[in-house]
Amino acid sequence: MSRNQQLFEQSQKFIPGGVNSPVRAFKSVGGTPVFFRKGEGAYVWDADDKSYIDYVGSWGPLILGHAHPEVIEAVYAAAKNGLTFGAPTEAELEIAELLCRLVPSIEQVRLVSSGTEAAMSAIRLARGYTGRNRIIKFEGCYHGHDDALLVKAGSGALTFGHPSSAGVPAETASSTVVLDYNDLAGVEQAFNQFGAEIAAVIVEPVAGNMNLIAPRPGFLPGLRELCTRHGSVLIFDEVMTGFRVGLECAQGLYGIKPDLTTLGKVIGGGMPMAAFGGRREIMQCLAPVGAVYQAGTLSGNPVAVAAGLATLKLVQAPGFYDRLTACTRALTEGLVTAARKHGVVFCAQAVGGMFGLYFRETLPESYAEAMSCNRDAFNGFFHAMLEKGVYFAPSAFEAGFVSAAHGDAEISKTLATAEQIFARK
Ligand code: KE4
Repeated sequence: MSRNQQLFEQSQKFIPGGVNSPVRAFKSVGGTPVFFRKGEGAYVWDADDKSYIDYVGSWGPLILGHAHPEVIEAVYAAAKNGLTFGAPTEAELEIAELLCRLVPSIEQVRLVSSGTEAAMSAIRLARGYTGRNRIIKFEGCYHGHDDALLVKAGSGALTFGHPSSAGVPAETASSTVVLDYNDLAGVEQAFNQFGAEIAAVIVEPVAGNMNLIAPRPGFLPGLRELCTRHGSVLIFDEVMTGFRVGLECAQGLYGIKPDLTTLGKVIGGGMPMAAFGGRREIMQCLAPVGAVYQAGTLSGNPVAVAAGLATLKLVQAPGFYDRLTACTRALTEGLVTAARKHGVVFCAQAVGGMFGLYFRETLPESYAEAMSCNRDAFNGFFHAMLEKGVYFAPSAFEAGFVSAAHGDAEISKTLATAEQIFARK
């Protein structure tokens, strides 16, 4: 029995499913999850000391790769001065000013400890600011596990949402309308029906939780126009896309100014940190200034902020995102070429430093199309690549990530390995 198997067997005795987050359990791809003990640059090592080229990067935070020396040094220097104070620190002011400078729509920002907390707080803030309750989200978009967002579409497109998880009260879910991503007509219909009741629309500007789905031209501008017209808050959930698809995030890439933005992953540099921010008028509704309560013992934690500041400093290097995007495209285009050469039905796309791999003819543009990907083909590919030391996300319905530490050597090895596997088909 491998060390991974031993650890997984033992972990299941003390941790539900043996993991602290469900996607890590390999339920979607089958087999034994990999327990990692070390990461460096583009590589990780598992409990059996096997190395992998890592295209998960902890689900997005590690845009610089694992254990970047300048990030580690910043964490170490901060930690030596104390791990937490539960009081304001200068570093929190520094990162707040930086986020307000870098993200076009953010005039004020509040730091929290996870993307879930950021999305949950943004929804409460939008409800408090508008005095309305109903929210719109999109099938296949994931915004963390707040009750109001663990909701699936009702029977009819415009009926009330139903819980997508046990433990979510039906009355909570009923305030959430779940629509189809990229279906602007459906959103218009919902606003025609509920307009004056809609507190917010929350959307991943590039969806990364149903594999990668890019916004159709007109979709994001349409959401902006509808929210403006009806006085609803447009929330861009950029926990994944923030500083992943460009220095100005997805909102800069697509030229849209949301009213609120959630951030996470990259801004914490691998440490537990997230944020939500936006128009001053809305943010001023937050306690202690306004009536919307939100708090956190470790919010703005100095060690996490240090990792975030070090990361955000390095991503501002001239050409950083050009290089990252070029490397990601080299991966996706190379995989498509290798698949086509061996008659494998496969396509792929990159947006900045994130990518989608699809075992289907054409790029999916909706949740239904994403779900139509050949899951067995993906799972076979996943395990064959894993065996050869290449670690993709353990689910056909997740996006992948490239870091600045990935270079020609890693891309070439990945493509050569993939070609061997495609040739077997
Ligand atoms: P966290 O609470 O996991 O920090 O963030 C929730 C979240 C919010 N918004 C978006 C767009 C997200 O992608 C996420 C979390 N992403 C998943 C990956 N699909 C995290 C991995 C996991 O759940 O273990």
